Order: sequence, then C-alpha cells, then structure tokens
Amino acid sequence: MSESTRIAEVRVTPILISDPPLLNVQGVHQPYTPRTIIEVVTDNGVSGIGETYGDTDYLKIAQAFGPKLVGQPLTARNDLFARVSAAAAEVDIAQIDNTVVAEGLRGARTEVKLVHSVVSGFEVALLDALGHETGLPVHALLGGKVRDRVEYSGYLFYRWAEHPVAGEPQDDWGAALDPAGVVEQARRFADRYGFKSFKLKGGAFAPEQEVAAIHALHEAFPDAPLRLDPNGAWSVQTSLEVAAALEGVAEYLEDPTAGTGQMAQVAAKTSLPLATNMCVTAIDEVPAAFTSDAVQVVLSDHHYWGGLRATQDLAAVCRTYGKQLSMHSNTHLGISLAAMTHVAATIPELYYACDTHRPWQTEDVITVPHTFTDGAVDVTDTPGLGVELDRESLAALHRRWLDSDVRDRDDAAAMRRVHPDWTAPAFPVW
Ligand code: GKR
Ligand code: MG
Repeated sequence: MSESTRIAEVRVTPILISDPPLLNVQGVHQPYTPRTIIEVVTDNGVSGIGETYGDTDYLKIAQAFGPKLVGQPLTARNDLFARVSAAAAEVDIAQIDNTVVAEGLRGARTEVKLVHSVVSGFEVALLDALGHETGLPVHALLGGKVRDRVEYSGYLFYRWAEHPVAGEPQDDWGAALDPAGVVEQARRFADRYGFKSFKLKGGAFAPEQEVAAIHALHEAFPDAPLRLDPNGAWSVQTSLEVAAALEGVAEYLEDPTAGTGQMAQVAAKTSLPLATNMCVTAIDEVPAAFTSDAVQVVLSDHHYWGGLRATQDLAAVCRTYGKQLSMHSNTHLGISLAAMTHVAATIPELYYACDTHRPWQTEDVITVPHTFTDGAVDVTDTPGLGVELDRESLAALHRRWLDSDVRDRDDAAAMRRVHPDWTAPAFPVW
C-alpha cells in the first residue's frame, strides 16, 4: 500500500441478530436486535470490517456517509467526526432531541453520541483494512499491546427461559428469576468460559432481592469480584442502603442512581467505588462528574465514545484525573468483540475486567467466533482485527432484517407482549 491508497467501495449492511429475553429496568430484550455491519474495500482490493449499533438513526447516518467515503485516503481517520456529522446533517433523524435522558440505558441521547457510534463502525473498518494492507494487527496500529489477553466479566442477567411467542429464538440457559437462578447462571458462565468476575444486571427486581443475589454469588464464588448495575433505578437513599449492604462484597456499584448530581451524593457517603456508562458517556460530561467525584470508574463503549483512538483519549483523561477505566457493552457480535479486545490490549491502566454481552449471542458474522478461556480473550497478532467476515451468515442475517419490521431496540415494547399495560417506570424506581 502507499499513502495514496484509497477507498474504492463501501458496503453498509443492516442485520438482525437473535437475542435472549434478558431483563432490565426498561423491560426485556426483543427476540431480534439490529446491528450495522460496515465493509470498506481499498483500491488494492483489500477489505476491512466494522460493526456498530443498527437502530434506524444509526443506520440512516451510516448509509448516508458510506458513499462519501469512496475515493478518500485509507489513512484519513482524524476528520471522520466532521465528515460523518456532515452526512448526519443531511438525514432526518427521528429520535434525537439533544436533551439529557438520564434514564436511558446508555445515558444522554445526543446527536454527537449518535454520530460517534457511526464513526466508530467506520474507524474500525478502516483500521482493519489498514492492518490487512500493512500486515499489522489493529493493536499495533494503535501503538501496540501491553497485554496478551483481555479479561472479561461474566455478564449475568435476570431472564425468562424463553420469548413469549412460539418460533422465536431459543437457547438452553433456562430462566433466572431469583438468587438461586442467578448463581446457577454464574456457574454455567464459569464452567463454559472460565469467567472469574461477574456483573449482575439489576433494576429488574426490588433492590433487596438483587442484594440477596449478590450475597448468594459471593457465597458461591468467594474470590470473584462482583458488580451490580440497576441502570440508575435507585434513589440516593436506596443506593446508600445497597452500598452499605454490599461493602466488602461488591467491587463496585454501577450507575446505582441516575445523573451525575445524584451519583455524587452517593459517592460522598460510601467507600464502594461507583462506575458508570450512563453519566459519563461523552467528553463534555467528564468535568462535572470528575470534579464532583461522582464516579471512580468510567466504562467506555468504543461505539459511542467515537472509536478506538477516542477510547485511548478517554483513557488518558481518566489517567490525568486518577479515575479507572473499564468497558461497557451492549448486544454485539464478534467484530465488536475483536475491536474491544484490540483497544483494551493497548491501555496500560485496565484493572477491571471488561463487559461483554457476546456469550449471550448464538450467531455471528465472523467465520471463527472468539473463544473465552479462563474468562479472557487472547489478543491476536494476525493482521487487522484478526477476524474474517462470514458472508453467508451476513447474508442470512440481512435477509432476516429485510423480512422483518423490527428496526429499533425497544425493551418496553417487548415487555408489553407479556404485560400489555407495562410502561417503563419513572425514576427513581426504588
Ligand atoms: O443489555 O439490557 C442490556 C443492558 O442493560 C445494556 O443495555 C446496558 O447499556 O449493559 C449496559 C449497561 O451496563 O448499562
Ligand atoms: Mg451499566
């Protein structure tokens, strides 16, 4: 390759992937959830792949931006935000009002975050292609790995055994609706993948029940670091009661309460660290959260932080302020897991296991899905991301998208299929 290597072709493919009925404060996961798969092809015929959120607005922007990348240099990534923003300005974005919606599962919903999520899909695809062009792994393009394995935590969910409608995707995990069910799920996670730490998605039941589940996990796995994440569902008072009940048991509480102000009130009165993927989700949210010491651990999501380089930038900011960094996830496939693993491998100060939803997925768009051993994924040294697109699978999952009318994640709508009167609760819920 040379400096003049350019992008000759871009493919943006929406897909629907099957998802189990996992519960959270907003409802339950739908049987299918959208993702966007991005492929770039250079004028040397070399391809790179990326993955990001696939809901309507993300997809519209990705589809608007894709053709504009054709003819651009492969190495030009630093102005992606400006270029994707310009494409976003041309499309009608339905769900953005630029207000801070503290109760969302991923914090504030802003156009910047939407654009960042699209940028990340393209950045990863460009880095993958650059890696194939140069023979270097993505971590080397990011400055080099500082570890050979990236540790992930077992991400436990309260869940139903199956979706309510016959013929919808099924798995063999069974229900988990009480502390015993959560412990059984953790045992399977530990046996299958060797996870050494666990995070429980909370906000699905009353805090006492979720505290009991963490205590049951602690009894079953006395050495395992444990986390509980109700996605901001509790009041300051409830958060403090939970913190008191879990001191010495949990390694941190994740978003116990909604918003930086309330998180700061909780943080001031507990020695338990607080982590977030809701109140620090973009750089302009950092000053308030860090100066008020509202959070001690920031959970980056390379998608909505704007990519892998942006994640490294966030790591530098956290380092400056003495904050810890780890990683958040949403339902995702192997291209994203590869990207998460490469960037995590380059960050020296990564002391907490990263999140991943990947074990919950039964499908993938890569030919050889990752293996978790002892709760970790090996960092590959093969060129690019080190994964290969499974074209047959991509075509099948795209066909599912074409044949379905599911276009956005909507956990509340999925809950209403079972409880017709259900509405996402007002915060604080407890
Ligand atoms: O998949 O239900 C879920 C999670 O609740 C997800 O949407 C969150 O964004 O995992 C995330 C979290 O840590 O808050
Ligand atoms: Mg969270």
